[in-house]
Amino acid sequence: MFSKILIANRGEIALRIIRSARELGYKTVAVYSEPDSNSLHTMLAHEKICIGPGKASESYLNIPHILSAAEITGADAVHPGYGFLSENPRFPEICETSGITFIGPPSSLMRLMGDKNQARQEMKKAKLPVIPGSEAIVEDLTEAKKAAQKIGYPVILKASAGGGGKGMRIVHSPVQMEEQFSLAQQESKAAFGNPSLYLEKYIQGGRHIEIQVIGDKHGNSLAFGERECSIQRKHQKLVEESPSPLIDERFRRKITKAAQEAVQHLNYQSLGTFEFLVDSHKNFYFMEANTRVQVEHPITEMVYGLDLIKEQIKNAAGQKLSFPSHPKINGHSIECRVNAEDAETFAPCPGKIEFLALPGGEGIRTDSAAYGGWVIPPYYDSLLAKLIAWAPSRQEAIKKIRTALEMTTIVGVKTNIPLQLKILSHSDFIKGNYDIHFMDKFVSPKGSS
Ligand code: MV4
Repeated sequence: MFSKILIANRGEIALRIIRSARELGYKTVAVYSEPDSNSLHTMLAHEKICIGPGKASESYLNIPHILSAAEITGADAVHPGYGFLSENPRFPEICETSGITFIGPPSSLMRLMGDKNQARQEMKKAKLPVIPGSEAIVEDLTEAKKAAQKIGYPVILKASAGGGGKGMRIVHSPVQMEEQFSLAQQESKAAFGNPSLYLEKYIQGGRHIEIQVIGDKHGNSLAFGERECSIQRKHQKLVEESPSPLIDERFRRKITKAAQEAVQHLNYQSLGTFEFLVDSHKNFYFMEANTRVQVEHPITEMVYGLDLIKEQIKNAAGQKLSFPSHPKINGHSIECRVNAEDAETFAPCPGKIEFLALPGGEGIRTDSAAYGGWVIPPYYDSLLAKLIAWAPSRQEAIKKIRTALEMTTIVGVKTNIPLQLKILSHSDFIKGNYDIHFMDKFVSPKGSS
């Protein structure tokens, strides 16, 4: 049992966690870096404590600083949010030795799923469909060429310590493999401290579909319906929706059953997300599992009418799952990520927000830590607000989210709202006819602007 939760994060997710923790009656502690001293999460938690300078490695990524903050404030649980320390298995390990409850899965599961090759091999054991690929790490060029020959080009080289698209390379021929392999190894070593690569058949024109799961400490688990996350640019999701416009009830049952079996196989605990690639013939393949709460979790909350963060906290406190085994999906939800960024270059656009008015009303939710007068520090991601709409049908949800975007007023920093409106007005989006290459349509050809 615990009574005071330290939130080892910032921004909208820190507020999101504070809200659920408060609703459950917990005291909350905000930690913050120096440039975040005027950030909203520091004002809305019961207590706040500074953990270092702006650089994440010296504050939000610094385990000793965060655990000192927990000790000073008497916090007996830690919620990591997403990003930062949320998928570092050292964090729950060290929390454990300090007698602090980590609100997330056991470190062993985080370590297993963090190794993307191992996760893939484990999911094969659980009989999940995986993309044809190497049986293990490919150690050198000879092995890579041999494996690629067997699978057939094009193939994709993936960093086992990577994930989320980091350290991936598409390879079309043996010559390209000769050019790319050791570069990819070096890059992976530099980025993740581990050169290990594995190989898969490259699937063109797929869709990114993910399944929210939850497991308790008593062996009960549940898989919810999907989130469609194909609209992304450079592996940053922009628009997510649930249900997917391309998935029918029969397919939903199949893919959630697969995720459910994976969860049972792993004895998975806490919240998690299983990512699948769905090809144009509606074959689905496991890609990776994320052992944290996702940015886009609200769309699942909207269509299932629940609070995933509350469930995650109750779960860490040892409570049993209290859901029907087949939760019923209701209506349609769309999330748009409003980023402070330059429309042309996509570069983050930090600075002072002179004025801010976020939309609201029936069926609209805004998750944001931004306010008028706040100065966005340059150290962190550019997410300003998540606009989330719910309506009985997809068509109505599109209308609602478009209206919400049009009624969002942000002065002082540039945002991607114009881009979001273009996406939502695109005929292929409206038809629900899109894949992971959809955003390629929005790159202006060189020279034009
Ligand atoms: C793939 C793939 C196609 N074939 N693997 C990207 C994130 C990470 N979870 C894995 N990802 C992908 N893995 C195989 N074998 C396509 C993606 C992918 C992607 C690739 C290029 C550009 C955008 C993409 C968006 C989502 C997924």
